[in-house]
Amino acid sequence: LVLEQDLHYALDNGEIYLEYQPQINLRTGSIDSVEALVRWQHPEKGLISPAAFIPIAEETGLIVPIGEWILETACRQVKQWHNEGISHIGVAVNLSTGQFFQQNLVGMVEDILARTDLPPHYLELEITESMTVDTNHMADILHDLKQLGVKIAVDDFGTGYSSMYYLKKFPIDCLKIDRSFVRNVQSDHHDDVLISMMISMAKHLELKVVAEGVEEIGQLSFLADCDIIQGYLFSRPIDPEELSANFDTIQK
Ligand code: G
Ligand code: G
Ligand code: MN
Ligand code: NA
Repeated sequence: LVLEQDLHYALDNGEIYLEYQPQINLRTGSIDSVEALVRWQHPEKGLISPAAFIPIAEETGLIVPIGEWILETACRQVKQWHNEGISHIGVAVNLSTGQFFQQNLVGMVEDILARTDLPPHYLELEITESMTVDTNHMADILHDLKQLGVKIAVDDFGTGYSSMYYLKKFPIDCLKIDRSFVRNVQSDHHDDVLISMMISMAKHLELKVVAEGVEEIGQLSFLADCDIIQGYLFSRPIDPEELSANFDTIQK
């Protein structure tokens, strides 16, 4: 309850910020894009994980202003990188359930793209299979978002109850293999097979495929057919300044 009250002031107090985790193109070795990940630096309680405060934001409706701030901040940052000469980088932003119930999600995204002057194809919106949104409603909104020219990714792919249905029903561009499959890929043959099948399916559907949570170099040989690798092996989520400073070292 205290946390809930504090969250009301967190944006205005400048306690909310974004980190960015590089997404490495496996073929070129370069940073194709980044995933924006929100953080809350609480003045007394310290750093609070989005896993803890996004649910509170959902319950209180604060997800609407916080979600808008996240999207605008991420788009503005990427536009700034473009202006600094890092010209082909894209950004992935996580959406949450409450945003599909807000007044005008599509209009908000359109306005933010206009305000930040970011070409829409540089923005990818991530949805998950655990979202509790009516699938017809979600399909309508996702089709409208696609009309704007933004990309749609399924995050945590394979962990929900409706993985295949999402691919059938929604206009998906990208599949992000959940890190629970990646973790033991070297030791668990089941995970190896499941990942191979997910990659194969993605290829047949002409989807971009991202492997999440890659921590060890030995995992890469099982992920050779993925397009994009994201994980601590290349970089943790970092501040934009740190990313700017280390851009050339992270990619190789
Ligand atoms: O980055 P980290 O591992 O701390 O994220 C924990 C969880 O919070 C993940 O499930 C991630 O998807 C989610 N998360 C991180 N940033 C955002 C965000 O900007 N919006 C939403 N809705 N979820 C986020
Ligand atoms: O649910 P989502 O995929 O959006 O969550 C991304 C979360 O995964 C972020 O909070 C990020 O900090 C975390 N993450 C990113 N790379 C790795 C990794 O290599 N290992 C682990 N354990 N977590 C990671
Ligand atoms: Mn994500
Ligand atoms: Na994920």
